Amino acid sequence: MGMNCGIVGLPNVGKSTIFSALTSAPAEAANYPFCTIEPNIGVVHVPDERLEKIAKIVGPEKVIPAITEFVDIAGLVKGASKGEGLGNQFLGHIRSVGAICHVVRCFDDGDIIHVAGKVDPKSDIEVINIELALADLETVAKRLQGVDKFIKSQDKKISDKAKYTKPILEGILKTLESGLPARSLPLDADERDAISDLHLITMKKQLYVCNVDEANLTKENEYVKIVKEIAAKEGAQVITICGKIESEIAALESAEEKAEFLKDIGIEESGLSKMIKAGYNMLDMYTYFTAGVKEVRAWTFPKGAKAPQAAGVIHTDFERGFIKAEIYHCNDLFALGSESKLKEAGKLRMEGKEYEVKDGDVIHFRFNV
Ligand SMILES: Nc1nc2c(ncn2[C@@H]2O[C@H](COP(=O)(O)OP(=O)(O)O)[C@@H](O)[C@H]2O)c(=O)[nH]1
Ligand SMILES: [Mg+2]
Repeated sequence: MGMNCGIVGLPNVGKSTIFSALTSAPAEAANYPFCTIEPNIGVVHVPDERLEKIAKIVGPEKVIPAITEFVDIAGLVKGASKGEGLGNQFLGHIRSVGAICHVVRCFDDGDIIHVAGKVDPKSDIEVINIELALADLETVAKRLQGVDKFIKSQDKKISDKAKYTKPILEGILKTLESGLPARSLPLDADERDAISDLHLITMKKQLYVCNVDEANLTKENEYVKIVKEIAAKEGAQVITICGKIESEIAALESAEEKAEFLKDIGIEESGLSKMIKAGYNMLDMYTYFTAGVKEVRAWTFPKGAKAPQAAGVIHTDFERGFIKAEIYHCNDLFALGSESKLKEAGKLRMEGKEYEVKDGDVIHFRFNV
């Protein structure tokens, strides 16, 4: 699944405004040669306090954060799953992302037309979620149609798989028909795995992004309350952001100016920073660090990865030629204050091929190719 978050929502809710602000300081493409950047795809740095703290102690020439991608997905309107608006081509884009940021209009502005005539977060959310559920419903129904044929297959492997999958599909169908997203059906890892090739949209984690106006950034408005109620029922996260202010902050040159601006308007962290972190967290990935005098850098790896696989994130040679890893945890570094103290305290360990890398590990890989 994609290491990215798709931004969805009705037209005119502020998706592109937020997307442009997010990508106004795009991650240096030079550091990430694997990224192809299209107009609606942005690669952004993931803010991480731990990285800054490590850098402060190690004092490297360069600090390189982890990255994540956001995709501005336009065209979702009522009837989209049946071909309204841009049709359902963009549903393909949504299927390919790892998680969803659902932007909800929570600001009043008479000059900006709302597609349904008035600002109504509950109904807006329903319209979008219904389209997504309908798309999934079609996918699941199609798969179910074919499943009996596979059950009768002479090939035992095929027929066993179909027998195993059928009740899962039926469960999802029922869930969707009752108006709930597929993710609300409790499935274990094997069951999820059996249907992962369907790329169900409502199986993906969703974050609600309330786009509020300037005045409501520090206090909660009625619209935001409504979104929070809906999200609580779904077990989804909510963040509040002001697209307009974010574009103003994004236009400022230096980090100092940005910090000053945030202080002036009375918020600690920009909405974008919250959104990037929340989006990144939905992708179920962890971060490890490499720390040397040349650079301190954050790397993203899949939860549960063993040391060689995590090394492979840096370079395939690191995985192929993996010998061992020198590891300490960043919290030990923060507690002890320096790498030499860390060694004295015996917190620097050697780990082998079977070591499961933890979030926040600082690693030096030894390899041989
Ligand atoms: N007042 C106000 N207007 C906004 C805000 N965010 C976006 N807009 C305006 O709403 C309009 C639609 O925004 P856009 O980002 O293009 O929406 P999209 O269709 O969801 O991509 C634009 O004129 C934006 O300037 C906001 O936080 N406050
Ligand atoms: Mg747009």
